Amino acid sequence: MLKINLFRNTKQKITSSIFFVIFLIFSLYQIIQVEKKVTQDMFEISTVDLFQITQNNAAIIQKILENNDNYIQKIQKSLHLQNKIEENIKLLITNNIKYAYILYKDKKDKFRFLVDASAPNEKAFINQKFDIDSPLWFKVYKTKKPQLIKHEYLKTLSLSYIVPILKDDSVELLLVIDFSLKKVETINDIINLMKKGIIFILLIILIFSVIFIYQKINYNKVKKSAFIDTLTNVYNRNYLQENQDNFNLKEYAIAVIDIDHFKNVNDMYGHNVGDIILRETAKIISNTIRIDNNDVVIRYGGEEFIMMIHKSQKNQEFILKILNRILKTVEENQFFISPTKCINITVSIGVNLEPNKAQNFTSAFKKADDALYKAKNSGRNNIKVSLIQE
Ligand code: GH3
Ligand code: MG
Ligand code: MG
Repeated sequence: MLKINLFRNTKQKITSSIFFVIFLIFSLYQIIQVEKKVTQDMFEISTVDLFQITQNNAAIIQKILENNDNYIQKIQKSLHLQNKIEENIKLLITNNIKYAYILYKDKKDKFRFLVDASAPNEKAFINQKFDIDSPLWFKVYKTKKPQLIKHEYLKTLSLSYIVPILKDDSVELLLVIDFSLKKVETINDIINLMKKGIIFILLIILIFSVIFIYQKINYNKVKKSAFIDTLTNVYNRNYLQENQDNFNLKEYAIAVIDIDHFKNVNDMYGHNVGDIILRETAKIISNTIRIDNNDVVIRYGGEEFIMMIHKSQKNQEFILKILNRILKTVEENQFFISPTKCINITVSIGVNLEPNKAQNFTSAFKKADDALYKAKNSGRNNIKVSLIQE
């Protein structure tokens, strides 16, 4: 009961924090996905025509070379052919496509320029070596399909698009265009800002959650100790005051247990012995019930205990059996008041088996207390059940 009351709120708050964090992580993931999608879409829109035109261009070059046995040698030897092909690939050069050229692979698998349509000041010589930065260049020779090589920078995409020119079904030359694409800056800026915002919120929530949980645990520790009776280690009257309205009266039977003639014990053996008896009696009561089963033992005052017995799967007969066991155990127990001397005590018990018939806890408790009074008047060391009517 104590556990449930103290932690219910915390649990709810922790659960909702966890859900909120999951939601934010999910949003972050979505934003990253959107960013990828925007980049991808933008890329496809801006390149679809470009790729087609380059492929057409390669097809034209292939047509020009069609009747030759060795494309490479033929081009190397024929200035006319070089110019013709250069004229052709020059058509690909635009503001965005700075370079368009034809490469071949020499016997040592090194790439070399054959024709270059770049601006005169940047133009490569024929047979000039071309350094590659990715194994994908070789892939074209296997797949015989166009290949795109991307180099991603912060705000631009630098790309090489390679189209193979075939002879007798094997790759002879490569038509290459180099181009760059500006990313859609504003969209990416907004997305980045949102990403940063969410990460910031996540961090703040994380920090606050940790502080909150830490403080709550500390607070609960303090609160719990304020609810425990130091002598007997069962709940004290503060606990009852704090929780009595939270008990669902339908679910509990209320029993009041009072030690008989306890004043005499104190008078005869002293207060310390009285304390020993109190501690041991509380232990007997606690051991008889199962606290983990929502049963609660409270030291209500002096030598008086209240038991809230949870009714789940217990009928009235069973509850009376529990109380009877307490009565008998106390009666038969040897309370050692010194290593050699022990005494016997008894308790009287009043029980209200149907507290839900009362309007509130106080009047339900009073019924049990009235029953206790009757038990005392009937010679003590017995159990009395309160009458049902309100
Ligand atoms: P009855 O059978 O009618 O209940 O008689 P009783 O003597 O048990 O009842 P009474 O109310 O007359 O006396 C209760 C005694 O409990 C009085 C008080 O000295 C003692 N008491 C209360 N709290 C403590 C405590 O913390 N330690 C000790 N040792 N005695 C306590
Ligand atoms: Mg008493
Ligand atoms: Mg009393």
